[in-house]
Amino acid sequence: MLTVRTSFGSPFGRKARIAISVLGLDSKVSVESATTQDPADPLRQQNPLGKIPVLVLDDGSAIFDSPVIIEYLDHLAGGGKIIPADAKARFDALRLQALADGIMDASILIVYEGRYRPAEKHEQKWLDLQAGKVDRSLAALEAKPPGLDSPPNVGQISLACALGYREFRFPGMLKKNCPRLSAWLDNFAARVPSFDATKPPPA
Ligand SMILES: N[C@@H](CCC(=O)N[C@@H](CS)C(=O)NCC(=O)O)C(=O)O
Repeated sequence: MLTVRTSFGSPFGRKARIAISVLGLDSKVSVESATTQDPADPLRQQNPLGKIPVLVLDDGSAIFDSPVIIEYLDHLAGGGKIIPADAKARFDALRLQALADGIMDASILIVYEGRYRPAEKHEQKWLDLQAGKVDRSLAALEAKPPGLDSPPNVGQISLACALGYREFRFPGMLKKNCPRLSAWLDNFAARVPSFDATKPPPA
């Protein structure tokens, strides 16, 4: 049995958990809790970066990060399922994944500034730099929301997780600023039941 180790609030872990479900791998891959802040958690041996998610294989070795885990899961499911084989569709999906992952990275850095530095030491220039990445990316996506394949491709899964994380950490802003993306996310949730099933626990 393979194991994905993640926290249940991690948007990157959510990508892997949705991928497991849409690829029909629930009986082959279990999900286990991991804690990034606990030095006693084996996470830092499994991934020297100390980041989640990791995918622990039967021989004890581990695969990271989320794009590589999803590549492994897609391969396990036969290949070409959520990472399209056709070159144009493939690079569109991978590009969307990169953009969505970037939205999550910048959003997480904003959250970490609040978590790890006292309020009087918050660096506004740094926060603005990260917020600019998120705003530009969401504006570009809002101008031309992507399609939604069945099953969803890796880019669409990543975007759903990025938008879900924005909703989780910055409630109400998506609907207000990006109505088309908000509708896109509602459609994703309606068509991909594992999205709601992997909702982060209350903050
Ligand atoms: N590029 C990584 C990003 C993973 C990531 O940033 N995970 C966060 C939690 S959502 C984490 O482990 N943070 C702890 C840390 O940075 O030390 C991926 O795609 O898996």
